[in-house]
This record gives sequence, structure tokens and C-alpha cells, in this order.
Amino acid sequence: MAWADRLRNGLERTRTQLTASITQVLGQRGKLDHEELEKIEEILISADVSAPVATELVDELSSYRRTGPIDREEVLAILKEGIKKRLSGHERSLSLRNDSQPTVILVAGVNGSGKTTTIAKLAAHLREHDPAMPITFAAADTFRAGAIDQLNIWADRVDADMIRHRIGADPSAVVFDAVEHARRRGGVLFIDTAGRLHTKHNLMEELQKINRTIVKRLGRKPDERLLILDATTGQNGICQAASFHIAIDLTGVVLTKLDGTSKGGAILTIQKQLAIPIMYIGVGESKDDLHEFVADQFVDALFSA
Ligand SMILES: Nc1nc2c(ncn2[C@@H]2O[C@H](COP(=O)(O)OP(=O)(O)O)[C@@H](O)[C@H]2O)c(=O)[nH]1
Ligand SMILES: [Mg+2]
Repeated sequence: MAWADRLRNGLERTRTQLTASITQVLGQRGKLDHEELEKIEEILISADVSAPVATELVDELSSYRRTGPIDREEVLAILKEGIKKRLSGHERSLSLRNDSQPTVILVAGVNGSGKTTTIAKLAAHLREHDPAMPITFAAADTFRAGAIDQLNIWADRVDADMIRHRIGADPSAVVFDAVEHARRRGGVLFIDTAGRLHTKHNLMEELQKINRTIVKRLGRKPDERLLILDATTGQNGICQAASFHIAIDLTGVVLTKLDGTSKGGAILTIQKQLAIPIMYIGVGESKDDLHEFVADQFVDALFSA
């Protein structure tokens, strides 16, 4: 299936929540008046568009406000443009280094957000483009039983080198070895981290320690510090993101599981509140369900019939 179709299918629930309900509201009286504007604002908020952004969008619509008959398509087009305007211009894709140094990608996020599978998907994409590129996985989630083995299975599938220590080992020690390995091999190093330690404080400390280890060995921060965010967690996810940003100065967000939520409007909230580029979005479990985020495509899929 082509990406456009996967995206369209993946956004089904949000599209129903957002565009279908709004179309219905506009159809009820064929008007765009105070009553309709209020309902549209509620619909936006229920799709996890934050209240300030929902208000802005509705304000833009109110310039079209009519007590007489309206053109539904025109109203939707205004809304669509408003959303596009807010999402576009911040897109960024993964850039690999072209010196002899490895590109180091630190992957963070809470448990179950999709860190390990996102690493696997990104590595599979890289592998498709370049069968010879050295790819290394660092199993720095040493906290959870099974995490190392899960990563190892993916390493075998995409032919990545796997740097692992025992469960319970110091994640920074794994990272130390992995960076040494990647410095010899070049290519790309993905660092899989734990999503939960005994406390949130420990988790952030651990990530900072990993970061420091990399700076020490490499002379620079990891080239990418990615946060994997589960779209179904809504506002809570945005609060998490802020803590991760403070800890490791994120360079990008990967928003997963958009297929599992009707609250995909959160993407606008993330864009506005975090001001960190959304680099990839996930709309399912297969590798082709993860794709670079392109605002125009996203909004077109959201408003498609
Ligand atoms: N439906 C859906 N599932 C996803 C997506 N991304 C990841 N998952 C699933 O989420 C679950 C947890 O992912 P995992 O990578 O193990 O999370 P981690 O704990 O952060 O490493 C797995 O079953 C993944 O297949 C997505 O975009 N859509
Ligand atoms: Mg994992």
C-alpha cells in the first residue's frame, strides 16, 4: 500500500472525529454562526487541539461567519489552510553525517511509546537505501527484562551490530562501548533507552549521564536526540515531552500510534507548545507505517473525503 493510503487509513479515527463532525455541524443549519463556531471549537478541543489553538482557528473561521447560507467546502478549506499554516515549515528529516564520524541517534521516551520498534523501522529504511551501511544498536534499556532480546531480534533482521551488556548493567557503559564500536565502524548508531526506572527523576538522570558519556567519547552531543511520543497519550504526553526536553535538549519528535487515536489534533498542540520539529509519524506497526512527517500530506489526508 502506498504511503498516502496508509496515512489516510491511519488517520481514520481523527478524521471522523474532526472533519466528519465539523461537516455535520455545518450541514445542520447550513449556516456558520455563533452556535456553529462554538460547536466547531468543542470538536477541535475533543480531538486534542489545545484550547488556545482551537480558539485561533475558530477566530479565523469567524471572518467567514454568515447568518445566511454558506458554502461548506469553503469553510472547510479555511480551516484546512489554518491547520496547514500552523504545521508546515517546521519539517526536518534525519540527516546523516558525511564526514568519517558515525551519526549517533539517542532515542528516548516512556515505556511502550515505540522506541525499539521505531529504531527497527528507521534502520530498516536505511538498510533498504544502503545494504552496506554499518548500523549499530546499543541496548541501553537494561532495566526491563526482554528489552535487550527484543532489540537483538531486530538487529538480526536489519543486519545491525548489537552492543549489549547484561540486564541491570549500567546503560552508560553500554553506550560507551557502542560509541567506541561505531567510531571504528562508522555509519549510524541507534541508542535504545529505558522508558521507566524507579522514578522519573532517575530516568532523566540516566539520560543525562548517557548524554555526557557520548560527549566525552565523541566530543559532541548525539547528532539526534529523538523523543518517541505515543499520540494516544494526549496532553500527558506533552508534559512528558517537556521533561525530556529539559533533560536532553531534543532535536526531534517521532509521533507514533496516530492510527490508534481520534485525538490526532494533538499534533497541533505539540507543534505549538514544544516547538520541536515532528520528524516522523507512525500510523501502524509495519515498517512502511513510519514515514517522514510532511505537513501538507498530513492535512490533506485529514481532510480527504
Ligand atoms: N498501532 C501502532 N502501534 C505501534 C506504532 N508504533 C509502535 N507501535 C507498537 O507499540 C508497541 C510498543 O513498542 P516498543 O517499540 O516496544 O515501545 P518501547 O517500550 O518504547 O520500546 C509495539 O507493539 C509496537 O508495535 C504505531 O505507529 N501504531
Ligand atoms: Mg523498548
